[in-house]
Amino acid sequence: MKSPTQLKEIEDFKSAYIKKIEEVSGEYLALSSHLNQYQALAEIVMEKVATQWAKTSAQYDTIPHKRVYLFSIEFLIGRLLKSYVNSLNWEETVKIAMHELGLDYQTILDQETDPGLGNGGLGRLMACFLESAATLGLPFHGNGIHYKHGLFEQKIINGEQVEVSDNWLRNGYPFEIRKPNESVIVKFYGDIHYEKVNGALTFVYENYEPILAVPYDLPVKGYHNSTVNSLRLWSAEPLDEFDLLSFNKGQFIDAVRHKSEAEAITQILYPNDNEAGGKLLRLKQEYFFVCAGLKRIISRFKRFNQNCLDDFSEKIAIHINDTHPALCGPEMMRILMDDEGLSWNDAWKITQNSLTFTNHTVLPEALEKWPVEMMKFLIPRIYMIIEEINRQFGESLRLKAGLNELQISALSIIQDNQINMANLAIVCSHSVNGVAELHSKILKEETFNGYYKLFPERFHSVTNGVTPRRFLINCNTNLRDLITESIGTEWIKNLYDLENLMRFKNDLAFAKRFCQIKLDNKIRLSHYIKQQNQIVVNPESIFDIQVKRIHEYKRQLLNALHVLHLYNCLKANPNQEFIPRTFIFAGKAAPGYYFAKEIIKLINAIAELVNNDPAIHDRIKVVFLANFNVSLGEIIYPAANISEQISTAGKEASGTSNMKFMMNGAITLGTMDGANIEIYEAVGKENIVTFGLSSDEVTHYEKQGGYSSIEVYESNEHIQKIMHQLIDGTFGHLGNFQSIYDSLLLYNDTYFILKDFDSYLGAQKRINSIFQDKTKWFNMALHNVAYSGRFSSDRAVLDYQKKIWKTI
Ligand code: 26V
Repeated sequence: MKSPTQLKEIEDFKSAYIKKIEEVSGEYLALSSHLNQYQALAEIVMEKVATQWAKTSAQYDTIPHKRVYLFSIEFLIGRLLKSYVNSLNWEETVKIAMHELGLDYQTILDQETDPGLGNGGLGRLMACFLESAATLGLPFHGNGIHYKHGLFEQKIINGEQVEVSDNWLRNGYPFEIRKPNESVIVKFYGDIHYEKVNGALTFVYENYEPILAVPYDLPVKGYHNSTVNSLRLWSAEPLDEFDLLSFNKGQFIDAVRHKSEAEAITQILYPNDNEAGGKLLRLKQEYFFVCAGLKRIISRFKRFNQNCLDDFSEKIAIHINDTHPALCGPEMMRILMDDEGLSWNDAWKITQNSLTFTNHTVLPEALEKWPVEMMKFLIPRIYMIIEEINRQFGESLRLKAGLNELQISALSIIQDNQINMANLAIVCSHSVNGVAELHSKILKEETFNGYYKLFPERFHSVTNGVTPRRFLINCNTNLRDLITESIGTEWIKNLYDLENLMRFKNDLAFAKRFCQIKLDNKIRLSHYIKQQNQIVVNPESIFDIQVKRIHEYKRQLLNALHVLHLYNCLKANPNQEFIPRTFIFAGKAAPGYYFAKEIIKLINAIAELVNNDPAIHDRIKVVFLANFNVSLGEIIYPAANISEQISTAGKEASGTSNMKFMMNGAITLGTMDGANIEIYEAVGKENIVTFGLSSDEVTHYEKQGGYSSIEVYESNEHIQKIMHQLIDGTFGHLGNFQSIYDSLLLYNDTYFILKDFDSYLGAQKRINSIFQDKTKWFNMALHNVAYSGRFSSDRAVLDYQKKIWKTI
């Protein structure tokens, strides 16, 4: 029974909606398109959110809390409409109203584009942090780039990845507010020199190219509270002709060229291709959003603090998310000295006390380095400051720490004529952290060991987390309802409360519902697979899922080779007892990463072979879902039985899909890597399946130049068979996989795939035997949900507040 207030709310909503449809489309509801229906709903929701937004920012101005600004080149926010509706506690009202108006709510939600403003885990983590901070009511804002085109859209054509440009803004975007009056000018190129003016040496920067940075603000709404924070994304625009003339003193002819060059800066998000660094436009992006963001933060701070910057670092924390915003250090020095007139020493104190830095990878090819010449040319003043920071740092190592020249050069920000951005970030910050225990340990003992020895107190660890609102509550509503009926609602804001679910471990009725929900989610995914890939899968089979960026270290290849091996076994022994499995893959390969694209091709070739072989009797199905993004993840995570987390130990900094799967009751099949280790600790060894070399073992082999993959090959006939199949025409026109064969046998298998193969096989066999015992399987799945509390991004954000930013 609905209360009179509820009924009134629904009626009010319906009339507002009918009116809004007319406003956005000029049509009556009956004639409106799905897109118009979405736009109308989005506008109504945005109006409601905006009211709370204005209130929150007014409150922040009066309450003196330390503010955190998160600088990140990626924010992978995903679709927002459903999030806003649910966090406004409007879900029921909107659903009923839509239904009564004869509209399909899901179809309306599906009109929203998915902003792909990130590559993967790093960008998504930032979106989770923003959501958690707003839900915790903390003053915490994001600062990034308003890319016109996010990460490319992936199509699979003839089994291969084809990239199509993303256009998330094609229908306009209802959740952002452009704020031209808060624009700032960012300067590139130009000449620098000192001039004597009235006897004093004065610094002159001229002939630079001014670019206008225009902010777009997106509201970040807390769940069931009234906090709305901001995500500020900067867009590059040319100065208008009038301004340009005043800047360039008549160089009007360049205006047109200037327009497209200016806009190019925020045109596209770079995929994680080959090597980090080297591309001028990318360096431009990095400086662009750092400069614009810091200028606004500092000028706002002055406005509310009587023009005084003295206690800036007590009231503001600026977080450098990976090295992409590492120019925050020198840029802050520049603003404080050149624009605000502070001395070097005063500027340095404020800068270092404000900045904190998180590293997200130890892969050497992913650590950013920029050629000195490029930096000098593009941002000459910043380069000067970097040189001086480095000189003073070297000096302090020589005089205070007593290091010799060799030791100093190993820690230098400038090495081999390149700027090492991680070193820059460490030197300019007072805190450095890794994103899982093992990763932080590797940072201290290996990657940044020299710095750790000098400044042990600067090093911290904060394990990643994910928001349970997006990755459980809003995407697995049946499980959400079962949990809430069982243990109340407290868990939504304190995920540790899920431990109370263990009370139901022997409750048959609960177990039945829990398993039915998983099955229903698998059926939902099966429909999607049928519709997208025209493959019929069996929802009763084990759904074994690996979804993440395609990279050698993540070892999708190990998974694929195991499928090929199972196929061989079934072919050799067709009547064997076999528990049906559906192997599901999804993920994008960087466009320039040839080998990753070959892996996609191989998975699709195996799918073609296995799915169409009548001898298999549908007992194995292989599916590669195209265009993995946040929205697709929201359908996939709730449907998994097995969460494949099989990176080479020591290579995956944390991983976050492992946490999303776990929350939805999947069992992790993983190596002892990244946050898998902490999942192991949380659920206990009975409730996870692990295999493979440890990170110490991997390092041990690496120090000896690797292991011998040929030896493993020669001693294992299953491996011999699958290796031959890669090159003997097994896949016919679907491809010959010589490069994969070579990398494993000729180039010694850098990621230990063959070395871990047997151990992986054993783990997969253990899974089969556990799966047959339904009670045991339920128990394991329940443990995973119940002990996922520590993997909430609420916990992660609170850890940062306590350990890193010292805001609470
Ligand atoms: C960047 C690049 C750049 C070019 C060469 C190849 C390459 C490979 C990887 C990357 C990613 C670097 C940063 C990153 O996304 N790290 C991810 O951060 C997540 C959030 O902390 C974490 O869960 C993942 O384990 C980590 O890979």
